[in-house]
Amino acid sequence: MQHGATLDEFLAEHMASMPQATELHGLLGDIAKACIDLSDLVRRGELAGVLGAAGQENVQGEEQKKLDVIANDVFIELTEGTGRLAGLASEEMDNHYPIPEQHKRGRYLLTFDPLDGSSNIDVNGSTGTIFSITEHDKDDAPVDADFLQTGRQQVCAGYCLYSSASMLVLTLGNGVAGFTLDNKRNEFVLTHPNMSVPATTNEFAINAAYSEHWQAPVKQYIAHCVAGKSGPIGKAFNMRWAGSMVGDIHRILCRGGIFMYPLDERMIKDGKAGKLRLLYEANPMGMLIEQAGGMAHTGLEPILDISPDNLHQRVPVLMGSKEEVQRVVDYHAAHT
Ligand code: AHM
Ligand code: MG
Repeated sequence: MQHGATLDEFLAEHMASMPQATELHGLLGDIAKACIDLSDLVRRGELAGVLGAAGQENVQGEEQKKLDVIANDVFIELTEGTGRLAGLASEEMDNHYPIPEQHKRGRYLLTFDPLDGSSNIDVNGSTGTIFSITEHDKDDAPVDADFLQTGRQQVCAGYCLYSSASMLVLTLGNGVAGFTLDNKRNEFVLTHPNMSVPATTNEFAINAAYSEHWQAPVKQYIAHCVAGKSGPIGKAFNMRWAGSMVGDIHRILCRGGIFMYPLDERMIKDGKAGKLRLLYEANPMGMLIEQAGGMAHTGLEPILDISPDNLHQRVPVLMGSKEEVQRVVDYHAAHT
């Protein structure tokens, strides 16, 4: 497909042979519209009165920002009445959101992180929306358990990055395509047709402030990275940490790298299995990374193979360039 095609033209061409293409095409159009509205709000920032705390916590005990709540509402508003969704679930809602009775229910489930990296909002850093689409193949309205599908069952996954440019990055299970928002036309335009993650890299992303809590394989891997050319890996590394998974994964889809949010001792003490959530962070990003030729793992198993048991389940995350992710997985194997 040509550089410069609109998202709509791209979807029409790429979905021609897919079953239920019209419904999914429509749903992706609704998601794109919500992302354009959010991009506008993020960009206007203080002028739109959307910065700061919402004064409440989400189900995970995290302080919600005004924009977390607004982003969640924008998505519900633009999708609940379209007849394309059977239900929605997000980071900001304890349980799934059922489609109100007066609306027709569709066949898809939308699971999303409305505004990821929200600690970056007030400092004008990069943020994003992450989304995952699965099917609901029952006639009955979905219950929370219907959302607990593996990453391999995703029909489509993507994110919208709100940064110096806003970009929608998407996989329909056949590669990864990136679209830049043309603000003059209010339209996403294909600018990155075949995004792929180089197999090798010398760039890692991890919050090094937590190093005292890391487990042995991660401690060893990062020590080997910073040992540089004369160390066991024999390469000089660079480090980046955006504070927003969307920003970090976008960089990796553009030029390679390894992103890590591992399980650490502090989390184990608190009874947590990681920080990032499987259904609306790790799975959609994992599908994008695998579709772009990279690898997405917990250290013990591929992320996309995990059978979820909870809407807000957390997992350790290692993803990006194959050679480095495999190296960290090998370090885990050597420590068991
Ligand atoms: P959020 O969904 O509450 O914004 O949390 C997820 C974010 C990721 O975007 C990012 O990689 C990570 O949390 C940053 O965590 P930390 O502040 O511990 O570095
Ligand atoms: Mg998040």
